[in-house]
Amino acid sequence: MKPSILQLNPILVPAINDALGERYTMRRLFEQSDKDAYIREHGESIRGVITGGHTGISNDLIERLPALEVIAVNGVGTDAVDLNFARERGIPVTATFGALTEDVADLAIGLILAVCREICPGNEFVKTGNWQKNPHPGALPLSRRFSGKRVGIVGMGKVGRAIAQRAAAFGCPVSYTDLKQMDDVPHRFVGDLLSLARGADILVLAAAADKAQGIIDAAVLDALGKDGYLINVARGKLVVESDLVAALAHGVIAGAGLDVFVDEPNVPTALFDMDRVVVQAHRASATVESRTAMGEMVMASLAQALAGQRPEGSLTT
Ligand code: 8YV
Repeated sequence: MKPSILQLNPILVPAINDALGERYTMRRLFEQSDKDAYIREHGESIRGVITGGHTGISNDLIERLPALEVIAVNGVGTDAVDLNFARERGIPVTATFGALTEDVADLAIGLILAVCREICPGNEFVKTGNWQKNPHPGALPLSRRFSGKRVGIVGMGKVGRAIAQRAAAFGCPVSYTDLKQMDDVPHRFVGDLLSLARGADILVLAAAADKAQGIIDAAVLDALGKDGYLINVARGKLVVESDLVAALAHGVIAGAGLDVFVDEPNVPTALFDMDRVVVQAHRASATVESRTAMGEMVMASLAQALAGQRPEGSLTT
């Protein structure tokens, strides 16, 4: 009999879904209208869980899966899994570290260019026929240069480093903050977030959100200042979203590029009318390349755990 795996989020790569289906009985919780009844029916047989970084798994659900041998996070953020709870129960939790680094960093740079160069309003201006109606070169305001701007990065993990590398290629001086200075990072370490924001034109969030909820508040945005941009490719909950909306509305900062939000898919609608805000639907890792590599790592974690081995990179065992 094939082992049963509970899947909490869709996987968008057909080859990964096919391979999972060949090896396992896939129980797709996200497709069920009565999730509670589904767990009552299948919970006891579940040996592995696949979930998304943003979705994680509740302790309550873990407790309802008595045969659980592994939680494979199809992402790098583990903030939505209680790692201590899993550790106490001896359940390995894995994530797809390294599989999505380049794409998340690429999107961070894409968002910076989009907000600084006002690419989205320009796109709309042409496609709606407004350029023809108003061909005056001053119909759109001048935008801002990215090259050479001071970039401050919050979180110098794999993604932070990849963003730093790209920003450096644009001639940007890079500073960063993290829990501690890193010996193998050539960029300037700034111990406190307010100073980092004060010395940056562009503040990029690439931090894990486990212990950093609400660190970007009105004071940090004030320090970033009226010519500063905020870019978030990490987690919405790093930011006090109401403070961000107010800062954008009142010109406290110049603009923002946001891939993540506090209560996805609900995005503060006040952002929709703001030309200097570019939003994405949590898509930084949504490339064929990243999602394939992530799916392969998830499959490896399941295979190792169900063969009685410690899955490579387990965070809890
Ligand atoms: C994914 C993420 O969108 O890596 C993460 O933590 O949030 C994203 O890359 C998500 O995990 C897809 O399942």
